[in-house]
Amino acid sequence: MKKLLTLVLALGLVLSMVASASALTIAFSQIGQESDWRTANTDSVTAAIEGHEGWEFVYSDGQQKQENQIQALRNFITQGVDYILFTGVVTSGWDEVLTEVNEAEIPLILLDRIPDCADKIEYKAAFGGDFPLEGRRQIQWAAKYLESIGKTEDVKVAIMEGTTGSDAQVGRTEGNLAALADYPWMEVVGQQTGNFTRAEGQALMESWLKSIEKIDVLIAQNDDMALGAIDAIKAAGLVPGKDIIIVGCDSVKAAFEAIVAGDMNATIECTPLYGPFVVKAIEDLEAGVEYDKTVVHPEEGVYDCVGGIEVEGTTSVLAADVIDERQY
Ligand code: GZL
Repeated sequence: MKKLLTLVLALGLVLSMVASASALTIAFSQIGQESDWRTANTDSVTAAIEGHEGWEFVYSDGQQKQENQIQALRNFITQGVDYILFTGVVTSGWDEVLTEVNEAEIPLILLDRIPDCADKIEYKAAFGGDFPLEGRRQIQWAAKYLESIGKTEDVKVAIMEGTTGSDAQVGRTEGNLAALADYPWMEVVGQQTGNFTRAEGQALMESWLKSIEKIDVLIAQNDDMALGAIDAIKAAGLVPGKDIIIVGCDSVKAAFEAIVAGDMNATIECTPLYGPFVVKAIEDLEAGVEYDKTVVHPEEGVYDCVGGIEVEGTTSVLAADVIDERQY
């Protein structure tokens, strides 16, 4: 009897050690819910962490306000979480709070929009889009498509930027302008933020249609703004996708639907499906595998109304051919 009791106690101790060994609390300071991309990103990370045995997920929606994210990060420190996942609504203003995270010795994983203090802080892994490449691909696709339809003179381009000062807006704008240097027949006639939201994209396009004499191409730095602009273009009695060529970014399902419907011409992919990367990174880190500070970029494509258009590093795929297999 005594031996049996000893065995049961030992087994209980081992089980509790195993359980505590895999029990982790992962906290995520997310920007907000401003776009379909953001929703898909949150869903991917949430499902991956909540689906992992023994892991607890703590989530904070910053509602696109830096002060909310700073408060959330400080709350995570107070809670003593085991890992912090972070993407910042803008690039600057994070030095102090991320230093506090480092001082609390909580492992930090950077996702999506990388803070400008990244070189000055410690983080264990980083994953996100190559925003300058996405911006270059937007312009390259538009130029190649226009060349294919013989429209290469006096082309007026409007650039609808994302949230001002965000890593995605800064990077995509850098890419847009760098690529435009290769196409002197494309002239920028409008460049303003639509803050990555559909409503603000629609309002900006309404304003542009009243104030800008001619727009041939809309470069929208995310699909949600492109979809809002399409609503405004239709309301003005113009034909989106024909009177105004529309190139978005993200490759969300609604963009594929708009391309198939003929209202939009192309979308440059920026995958939000970070869940698998986050889980593997944490499992690796728990097993003692070290990552360096390189920002890991996923392989991404371009989807459009014609297929076969070559841009930097890839060739476009006809949206209609793959819409049914898209995960977001
Ligand atoms: C890109 C991400 C951007 C998306 C927008 O990685 O930061 O923020 O392009 C989202 O849709 O709002």
